[in-house]
Amino acid sequence: MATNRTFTMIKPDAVAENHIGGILSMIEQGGFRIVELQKVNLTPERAGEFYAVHKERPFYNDLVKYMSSGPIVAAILEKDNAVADFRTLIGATNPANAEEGTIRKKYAKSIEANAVHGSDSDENAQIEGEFFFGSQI
Ligand code: FUP
Repeated sequence: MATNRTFTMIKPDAVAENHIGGILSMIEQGGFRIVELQKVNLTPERAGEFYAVHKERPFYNDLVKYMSSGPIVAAILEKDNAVADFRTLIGATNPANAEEGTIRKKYAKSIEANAVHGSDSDENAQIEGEFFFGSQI
């Protein structure tokens, strides 16, 4: 399994507020190569499927509604140690805890509208990449 690729989404608020370029720029400046890139709308069904692991969590319904509220940008990224390095680059889930210099510190508005997604394991990077791009990761 690839350990040099990860998967990301730029979430609806960040897309709506014209931060695609700013975020992709931070990603490239961070040493990642953009392998695949796609702007797409998620239906509530597709968003629900993507976040199925959180189905029992209290925030699930709101999360699905938010993630299907407007277009997102999905991408596959390449770099040595991609998953861990990208989690460092994006910062903590809750932007209140995100470190200076991270994407979420700069662009996230709340724990829900937190600007970007980053896979949390090589296994999930593969699953999530395939969800959008087929078996290319
Ligand atoms: P992360 O891996 O940092 O994206 O965070 P999680 O997998 O824990 O959560 C996935 C998404 O659920 C987050 F990006 C935002 C949302 N979420 C909430 O809306 N409320 C919470 O309390 C936790 C997560």
